[in-house]
Amino acid sequence: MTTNGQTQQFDKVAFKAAVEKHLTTTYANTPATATSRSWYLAMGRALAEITTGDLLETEHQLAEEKVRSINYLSLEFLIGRLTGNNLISMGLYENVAVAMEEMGQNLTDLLEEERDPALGNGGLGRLAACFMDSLAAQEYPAVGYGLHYEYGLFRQSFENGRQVESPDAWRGLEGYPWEVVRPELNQTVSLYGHVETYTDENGHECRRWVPGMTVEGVAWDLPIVGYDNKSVYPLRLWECRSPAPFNLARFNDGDYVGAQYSELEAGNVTKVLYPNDNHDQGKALRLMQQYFHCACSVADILRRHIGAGNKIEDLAKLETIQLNDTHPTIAIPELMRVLLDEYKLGWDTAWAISSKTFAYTNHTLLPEALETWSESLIAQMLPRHMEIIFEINHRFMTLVDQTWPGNNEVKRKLSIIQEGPQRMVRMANLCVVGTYAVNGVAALHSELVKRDLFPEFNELFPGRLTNVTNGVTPRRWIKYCNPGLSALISEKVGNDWPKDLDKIAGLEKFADDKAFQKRYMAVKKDNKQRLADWVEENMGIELDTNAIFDIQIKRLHEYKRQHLNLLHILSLYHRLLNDPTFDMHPRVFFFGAKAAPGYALAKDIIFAINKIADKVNNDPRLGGKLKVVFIPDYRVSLAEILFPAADVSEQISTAGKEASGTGNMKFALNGALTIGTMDGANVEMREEVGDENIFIFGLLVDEVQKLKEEGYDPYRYYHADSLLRASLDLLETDEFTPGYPGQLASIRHNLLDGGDPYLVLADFDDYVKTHERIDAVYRNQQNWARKAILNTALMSKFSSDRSIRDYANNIWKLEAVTR
Ligand code: 4GP
Repeated sequence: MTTNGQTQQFDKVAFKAAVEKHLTTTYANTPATATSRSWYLAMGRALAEITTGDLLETEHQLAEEKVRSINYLSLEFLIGRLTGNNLISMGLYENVAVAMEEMGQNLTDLLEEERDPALGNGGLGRLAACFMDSLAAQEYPAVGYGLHYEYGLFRQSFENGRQVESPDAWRGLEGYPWEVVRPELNQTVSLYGHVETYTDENGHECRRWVPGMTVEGVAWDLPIVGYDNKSVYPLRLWECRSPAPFNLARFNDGDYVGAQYSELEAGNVTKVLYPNDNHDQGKALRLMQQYFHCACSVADILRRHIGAGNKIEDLAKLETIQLNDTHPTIAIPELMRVLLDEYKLGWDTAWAISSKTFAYTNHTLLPEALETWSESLIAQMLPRHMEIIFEINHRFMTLVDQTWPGNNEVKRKLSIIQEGPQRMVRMANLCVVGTYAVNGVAALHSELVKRDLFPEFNELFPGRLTNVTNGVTPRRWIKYCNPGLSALISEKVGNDWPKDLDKIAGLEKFADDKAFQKRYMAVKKDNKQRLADWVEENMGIELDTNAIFDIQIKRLHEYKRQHLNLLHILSLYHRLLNDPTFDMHPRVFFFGAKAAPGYALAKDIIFAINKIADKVNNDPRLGGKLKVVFIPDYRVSLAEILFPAADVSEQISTAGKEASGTGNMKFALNGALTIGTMDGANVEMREEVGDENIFIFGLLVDEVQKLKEEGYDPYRYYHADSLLRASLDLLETDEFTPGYPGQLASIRHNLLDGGDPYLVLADFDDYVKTHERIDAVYRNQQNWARKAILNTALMSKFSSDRSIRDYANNIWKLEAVTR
C-alpha cells in the first residue's frame, strides 16, 4: 500500500518499451503507421502484463495462507471498459498519460477505442461488477465466476425510431487485451445420458451418472484490480468448446458441416448473453448455459480447495458461494452430486457441507422473473441432478409436514416441485432451502421478500432471510467518470474518499458556502457541456446547457414507467401550445434504454419517445423550451457521461416493483436531485438526504396493493383529469407520426383498456405537480446548488464498499487479507 495513490512502481522507460513491443510483435504495426486502436491494444497488453503478474501472486498467497474466500457466481458481469478504471486503481493514470503523450498518443482518445464488454443486461450484472471492484478494493479474497459470451448484450440502433438489434462482438478480431486464457484450468462438463445403479467396492448400491456427451470449459481470466493496493482477483469467465471440435474423416468425406457439428453445438452454449432483464424466458439453451457455468465453477472451487491441501469436509469453512439471483441455482444439486457420487459422502454430510456453503441474493419480486424449469427438461439434460432435487424436496417436505402437520396447502406452496399438467422446478424455493442466507437488495425489498414472497420460509428458517442494501463503486462512478467533481471533493475532504466514502460527508459543511456552490455548479455545467457535445456530434441535436437536464437511463420496462415520463412530456407539450399562462424553465429529457427484443410494448414506447423527440426538437412554437433525446445503444461508457451531467434523476417505478435501483445512487452521488417513488433504495436515500432534498411522489406499496384489491379503474383517472386526457389522446392522433394516426396508440390502449398494470395513470397527477415543484426550485440556483451538494455529501451509505462489508461481516464471515 502506498500513500501517494501510486500502487505500482512505474518504470516509464520499461513501460514504453513494452507498449512498443506489443505494437510491433503482437499487432504487427510500427509506431509510424499504427492506428489509435492498435496503440490502445498495445497499451492494454502492456498494462495487463503488470496485472497478470499481480493476479498470480495474489492467488499464490491466498492458497498458501489457506484463507476463507467468496466465490461470486453470476451469469452476468456488466463490467464496462476496464482500461481507464484499472489505470486509476493502479494509481498509474497520470504516469501512463505522460508516457503515451511522449509516444505521440493522447490517453483520453485511446481509452475511447475500447469497446464495452457488455456481459450483462442491467442492474444485476452491473451490481456484480461493482461488487468485484469493492471486494478487491478492500482485499476480501474473491473469485468472480461468469460466462465468456462471444456476443454481449445486443447493440441498439434506431431505424425510423424503432429499435433494431445487432450482434455485439465485443472482443473484436484481435481479442480483448485484458483477458488471459488459462488452459490448465479447463474443465470437462457432462450433459444428457442416464443414471444407473452399481455396487461399489464395499458392497453398497450407489447411483451414478452416465453422460451422453461432454463439452469443454475454457477459463479466461480478467483482472479485478484493487484500488490503491496490490491485490488482483480473477473474474473467471468460462467459454464452451467441443472436446473434439473437428472430425477430419467426415470432412475428407465431403461432409463439411457434419465435420464441425460438435463444435457448432458446444459453441452455441456461450455464444450469446440472453437479452432479458427481470424476465425469465425458459429456453433450453439457457438452462445449459446455467449448468455449464455452475459445473465449471464448482469444479474450479474444489480444485483450488483440494489443491491447497484442504479436506473436502472443510469446504464450507474455507469457501462460500454467493448465487447472484437464481440463475446459478443448479450449482446446489451439482455440488451435492459431486460430494455424493465422486467424494462418496453420505447424504447428511454432503447436505451439511452444501447448505453451509451457498447463499442467495434475490433481485426481483416480479413473478415473470422467478425462474422455473420443467422437470422433463432437467431430467433429460441433467438426469442425476433431477434425482437429487427430488430427494432434497422429499426431505424438505417432511420438515414442512412436521411444522404444519397435514397442511397440504402450505406444502403445495413451499414445494420445490410445482405440481400441474407439467411439473416445474421452482429455482427460488430450491435456493431458500439449500442456502444458509437469503438476502434482498434494499430494506423495503427485503421486507417484501419476507412478507409477500417467502412468509412461510421466514417462519421455518428464522434469521435466514436478511437484507443487504445495494451500493455502487465510488471509483468508477465518481473518481473516473467525474474528474471535475473528484478534484473539488479532494480539495475539501482530502484524497481518501475513493476508498472511504464516509469522508465525503465532510462536504456537508460547504453546502451553504456561496463560493463552493459556484464551483460545484460550474463543474456540473462542464459535465452538461460534455454531454451536449456528445449529442451534437453523434445525433446532430443542439442543446442549451442552461436547460434542466432530466435523465432516465435504465432498461425499458413497464414497471420502470418510462411511459409515465413520456406522458409528462406530452402534458408539457400540450400546455406550452394551449395554455398561454403556462411557463416552464427549459428542459431536456434524456432517455437511454434497451428493450428485450421480444418485448413489444417496450419497443413501442421507444418508438413513441423517438417520434415525439423528432417533433418537439424541431417545433419552433415551443421556443426551445422542450427537447427530448433518446441516446442510442445505452451502455456503461455512455452512463459515465450521463450521470455527471444530470440535474434531475428519474426513479419512478411503481412502488414495490423496483428491488433497489443503483442508477438512483450514481445520480445522487453526482449531484442530481431525484424525482422518485417510495420504492427500492429511494426510501433509504430519502432517509439519508432528508425529505427536503429529494422529490418523492406517488402511491406507497400498501396503497398500490389496496387500490388493486379494490379494483383499479384507469378510466376513472382519464375522465377526472383533463390534462391526463389531453396527453393520452395525443397518442391517438398523427401529431407525431404525420399521415399515420394511431401509430402510437398501443401505449394508450395498454393504459386504458389493458388495465394499466403499473398504475401509471394513478400516479400521473402527483408526478406532474412534483415536476412543477422541481421547476420552481431550479429557478433559485443557490437553493438548487445547496441541495445538489447535500446529495453528494450524504450518499456515503451507498458505496458498494459498505455493501460488501455488510456481506462479509453478516453473511460470509470473511476477513480481509492484505498483500
Ligand atoms: C435488478 C433490479 O431490478 C434492481 O432494482 C436492482 O438494483 C438490481 O437488480 C441489482 O440488485 N434486477 C435485475 C434482474 O437486473 O434481471 O432481475
